[in-house]
Amino acid sequence: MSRVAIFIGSLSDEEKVRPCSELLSTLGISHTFTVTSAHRSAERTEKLVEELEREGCQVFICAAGMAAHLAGAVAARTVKPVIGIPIAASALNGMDALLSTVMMPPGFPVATVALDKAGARNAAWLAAQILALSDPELDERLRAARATFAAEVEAAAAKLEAPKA
Ligand code: RP5
Repeated sequence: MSRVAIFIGSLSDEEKVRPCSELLSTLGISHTFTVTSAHRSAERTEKLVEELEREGCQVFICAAGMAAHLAGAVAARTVKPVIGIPIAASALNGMDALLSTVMMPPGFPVATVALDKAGARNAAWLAAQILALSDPELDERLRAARATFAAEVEAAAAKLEAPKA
């Protein structure tokens, strides 16, 4: 059973979204990672949402570029949280996808994260935080990860401040 679904609009998005899948795996979160398009495969998208939701999927992550409607199309078909990752895939450098993803009409929210790989990582963190609301063990793992971030900053500061030979 996949707790999270990651949809990308094209295989050309794969490299930028792969960190999302990797991070979910690191956090021990079962997920589906597949290609489906709001425009090129509208029926497949609809069917996937129905099937995955029936099987217990709790969060949908959608990444698409250009006139990015994938997250919105999924949000129209589920009341599970939908996270959108805008992908820079055109001459507009992602501004097109950012606005298409974030500017949803009231009632159909898409929690839009940053563009490309940074957004892909935060989509995984956000999905994990949503799941952790009802999963105390995952909540603990997220707290541990935060402690690691803080320790890394301390280590970096110590390195920078250390007297040079
Ligand atoms: C979007 O169009 C995809 O998500 C991709 O970012 C962009 C270009 O797709 P390809 O022409 O590379 O398949 O639907």
